[in-house]
Amino acid sequence: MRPSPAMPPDIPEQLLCALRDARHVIVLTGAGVSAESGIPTFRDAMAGLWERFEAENLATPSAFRNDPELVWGWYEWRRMQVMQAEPNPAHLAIVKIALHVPRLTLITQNVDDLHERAGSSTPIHLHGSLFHPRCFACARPYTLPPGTPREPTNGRRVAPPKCSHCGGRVRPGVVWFGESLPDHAWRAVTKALEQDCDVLLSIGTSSLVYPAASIPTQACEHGALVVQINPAATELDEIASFNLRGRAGEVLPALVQATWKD
Ligand code: BV8
Ligand code: ZN
Repeated sequence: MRPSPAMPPDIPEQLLCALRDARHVIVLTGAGVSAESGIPTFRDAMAGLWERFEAENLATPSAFRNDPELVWGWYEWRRMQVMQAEPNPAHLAIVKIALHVPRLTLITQNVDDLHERAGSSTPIHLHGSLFHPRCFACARPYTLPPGTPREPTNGRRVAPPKCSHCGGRVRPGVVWFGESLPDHAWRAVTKALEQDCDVLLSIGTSSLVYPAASIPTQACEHGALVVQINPAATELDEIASFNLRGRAGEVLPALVQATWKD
């Protein structure tokens, strides 16, 4: 084992060695990794018109059927926030980790594009994306107009566009509760888990949503060292070998610095 450079506080030597020797690292991110870009996390208090709703109740097909303008307005507001935001040091540190390990698989529950804009090439989007809407009726992809959506005004309701092919309503390209995850995404996750994952970093997720929340447990069963980065305790605390309590934008750069002096 190589001698360890002076370590920043509370990053265990065993973890530094595991990362330095890792052949394959899986990174699983949730809304917390975008928090320091100013994007409210999924379970943050909802703002404005949506404050009387729980995100889980709006992120469903029935909510869209019942009130398409309320739901489309919520997603356009979130897309506006993402387009006005920048990747933060957490996103950038994940790009650096990929440069230091032979293989990194990035899996995200987020529907923003901040990993891509930070330089991560192929994140696996388990829950879809704000940037690839499609027709709710015929599923044809819909091309969003250029530019950033304006702050929704009239009560934050926005009428969803209509599909040019069938006239159906366009819906956000995300996976709602009760909908299956994209086959290709889940297949990629399963393949990554079966290919010698040495370390899994779970970053900024409450670990409440399945099947995404089962990934660290599966990695652990395949022999991976599970590390959690989160300022708060979550369901994952029991499984994780290391719980680095802190914000991703601070802990991840410190981890990269301590492990690879980068
Ligand atoms: C499905 C897109 C099959 C929309 C989202 C068991 C197996 C299978 C399904 C289920 C199951 N049990 C229950 C279910 C049903 C359901 C489910 O999991 N429900 C939960 C509520 C119990 N799952 C599904 O419906 C899934 N579908 O399984 O298909 C099927 C088909 C038909 C019928 C049945 C089953 C689909 C789930 C996908 C839902 N869509 N998003 C949108 O974004 O609007 S999920 C949503 O939650 C977001 O994508 C988000 O990413 C995800 C997880 O939330 P987090 O990312 O963790 O965000 P959160 O706010 O919760 O936490 C933020 C964390 O960050 C906190 O811990 C905080 O402390 C931390 N933090 C804050 N600041 C920082 C930080 N960390 C680091 N640094 C900081 N600075
Ligand atoms: Zn259509």
